[in-house]
Amino acid sequence: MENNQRSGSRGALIVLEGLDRSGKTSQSCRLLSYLEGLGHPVESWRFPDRNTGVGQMISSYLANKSELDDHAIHLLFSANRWEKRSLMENKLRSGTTLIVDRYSFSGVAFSSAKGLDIEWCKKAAERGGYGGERYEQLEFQRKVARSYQILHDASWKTIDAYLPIKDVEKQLQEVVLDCVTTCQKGKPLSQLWSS
Ligand code: DGP
Repeated sequence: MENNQRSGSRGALIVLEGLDRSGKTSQSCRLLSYLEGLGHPVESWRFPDRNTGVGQMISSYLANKSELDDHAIHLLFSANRWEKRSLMENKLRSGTTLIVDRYSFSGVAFSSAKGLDIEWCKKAAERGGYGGERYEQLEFQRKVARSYQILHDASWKTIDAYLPIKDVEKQLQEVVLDCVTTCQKGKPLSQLWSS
């Protein structure tokens, strides 16, 4: 473990945001030289990072060589940042300061300027959640529950998941132990939906 990790010292995350051609890239270079001159461990990054696979898709979109839905491109920009997230964290923890030319604020600012909901832009990507997975919708879950009822047969043991977690755990242990014992006693294997 490096010394600074032990002491809690870390690098700074410096993000430069602003309109296109407002001089962020030039300023990033200058800042880099300045901090290097002072002897600080420092790196200059930029987003979008066009070197990755996702970055190339973004680059092609920005160059008007491909078309993408506004939400899809928003998520790609975000994915491009996520691609570098653990490296970013490691660098910062190990004491390297990062000067980043655009980050998540550009992500939300540009997409919301196109008309996407600003809260969606923040939530959909930057917090690392996508508002639940594809199937995690109440109406859809109701349909799944109906399907389970149709599939229910004598081989099922139902446990009420509304019970306190400890009770669910206990019931489950009992049911499973019973099954294990029955199988140990020689209950023959059978095929699912064989009768
Ligand atoms: P740059 O390489 O900094 O010139 O950025 C390219 C363009 O992409 C620029 O017009 C700003 C825009 N941009 C940068 N990041 C994002 C983002 O996360 N989302 C969207 N929608 N646009 C972005």
